[in-house]
Amino acid sequence: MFEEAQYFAPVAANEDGSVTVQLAASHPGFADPVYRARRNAIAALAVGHTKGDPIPHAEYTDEEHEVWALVTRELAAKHHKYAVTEFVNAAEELGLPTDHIPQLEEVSDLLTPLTGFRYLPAAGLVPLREFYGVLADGYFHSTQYIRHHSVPFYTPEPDIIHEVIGHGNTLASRRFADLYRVAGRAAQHVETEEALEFVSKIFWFTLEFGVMNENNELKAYGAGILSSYGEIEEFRGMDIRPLDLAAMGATEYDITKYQDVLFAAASLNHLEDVVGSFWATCDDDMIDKLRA
Ligand code: TIH
Ligand code: FE2
Repeated sequence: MFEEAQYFAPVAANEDGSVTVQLAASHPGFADPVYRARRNAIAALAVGHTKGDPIPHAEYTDEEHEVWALVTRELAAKHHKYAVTEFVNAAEELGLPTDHIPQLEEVSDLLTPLTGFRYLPAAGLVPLREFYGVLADGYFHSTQYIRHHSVPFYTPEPDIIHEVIGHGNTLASRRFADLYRVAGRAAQHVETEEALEFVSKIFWFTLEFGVMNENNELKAYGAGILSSYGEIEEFRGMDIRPLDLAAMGATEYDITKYQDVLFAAASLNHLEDVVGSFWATCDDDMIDKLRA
């Protein structure tokens, strides 16, 4: 029903207690038995986890740690060039490791003192109401697997690099964390599936793929741009439109490719005024009018 659903590989629980992740034939790891076994083992950790329990420890291979180190190195330089200052400062405060994949529990321990956010493990797609709703309470659902080593610069499938380097660094900013919280409040508050989908579209075009003006330069603050060292080089050449709630709600997107339509805020204040205020106050009636 929702576009996001396609890009989480289905996770099947087997009778013997093991878990099988169904990768599409087009997935770069499809023909790699070692990668497939890793995906199954990592997904099994999240299946059966309940909120409040410690996040299960994922044992990563050297090759997986190397993917993290490579992407971190590539992105660090590009963040200085293309990311909003608020993100760069927050990333510095959070201080994620650069040479190995952190455990989600460690990321939570770094994040909680800054903005109160904690991670929850996800095996695959989390229903929209749950995924967005818990943001209001300071929880962020995250996958634990990492992208295939053959395509480190981009993945259509949210992985731990996207969740932690993209979203985690953003969640270390008090101002962005507040925006995530009000998005969660909106998701908890609206009643219809259509209204929930509208809230999630606004999230997509802002906290996932948003850009904004900063000192007359276009900078990225969306986690999906900030976690891909391929896409981050391309966003300035895309179709950049003014921030507009109705337009974002009516625009279709394809999660498998670099986003070709982006919405630019004039500043972080502007984003907070338009999108933060919307999420903080929206209800089904308001959304019906914006969808008309
Ligand atoms: N495309 C992002 C990346 O390569 O890091 C991951 C995703 C962002 C949004 C959905 S998937
Ligand atoms: Fe994301």
